[in-house]
Amino acid sequence: MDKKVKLIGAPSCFGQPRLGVDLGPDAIRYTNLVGRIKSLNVDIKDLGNIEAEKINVEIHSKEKNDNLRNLEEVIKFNEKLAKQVDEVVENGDFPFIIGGDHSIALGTLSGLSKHYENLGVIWYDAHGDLNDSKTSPSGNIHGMPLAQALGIGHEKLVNLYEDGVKIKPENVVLIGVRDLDEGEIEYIKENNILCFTMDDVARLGIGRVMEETVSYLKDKTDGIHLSLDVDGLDPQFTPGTGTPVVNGITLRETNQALTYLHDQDVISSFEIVEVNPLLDEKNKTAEVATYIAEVFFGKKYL
Ligand code: 4U7
Ligand code: MN
Ligand code: MN
Ligand code: MN
Repeated sequence: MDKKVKLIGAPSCFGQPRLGVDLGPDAIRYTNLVGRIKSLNVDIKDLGNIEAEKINVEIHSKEKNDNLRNLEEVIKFNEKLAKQVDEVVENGDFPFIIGGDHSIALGTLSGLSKHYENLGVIWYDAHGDLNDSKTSPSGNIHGMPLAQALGIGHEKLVNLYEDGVKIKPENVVLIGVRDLDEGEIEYIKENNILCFTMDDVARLGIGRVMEETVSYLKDKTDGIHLSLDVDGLDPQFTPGTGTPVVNGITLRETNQALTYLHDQDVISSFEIVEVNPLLDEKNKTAEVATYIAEVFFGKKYL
């Protein structure tokens, strides 16, 4: 990594009903994330956490307007995150964001999009996160950020930070998908989104999936954002997360995938989301998140 890395904590839990995912950034820091990345000879500086609205424990998991839970809090939080990400890129540095629920990806992508005509996005996740308030079975905005970045959904979310569409469907790749809602399946098919389901990962192997992903995105994009939801991995490795799904990607496969991305040197921003220490076993999921980050930033066996 030639660039300076700027670590941004994004302690949002507003995109879903379970408390504790807002503690994810600090749970990850407690594994000595910064020290461990520094020892890989990466210049990393922790910018601290984005300030979040006060959580009202009594209404947090109840409030829902037009099937959009905590909409105003999600908007306020993401506006701040977008600004921070924008400034980091403006400064020529590499943004590394730790969440927080996956609704923060809308803030990240909104801050990034200003700097890229054709931003590529690798979405490493059990889910598509392609719902809007009409297709969502839950009203949880962490299941929607990719749709809003693509221009679908509530206008306040679609036009967050800057008006208009942030990314294009032909620049998106989904990896590890195994739990899609009806509306998401329709959207993927209609827009020809490149999607490596868990069956594809099993059939092709993660090595080929990553090669095809990079060769698909490399020439047509001017940057690639890696958005890694820890539920993309199998819950045996990342139990501390709000929406675990069985039959996931292994830690070994993830190691291989991120080693490949490191070696190819194609990723221009990175986020790890959905670590919830209150659902975890002795901070195991935060530990795995830090390990994944070490591999991404160049940790090698030899
Ligand atoms: B995550 C779900 F219905 N699709 O919309 C929804 F299955 O960021 C889950 O990937 C969304 O963890 C999961 O609520 C969001 C559900
Ligand atoms: Mn997910
Ligand atoms: Mn997700
Ligand atoms: Mn290296």
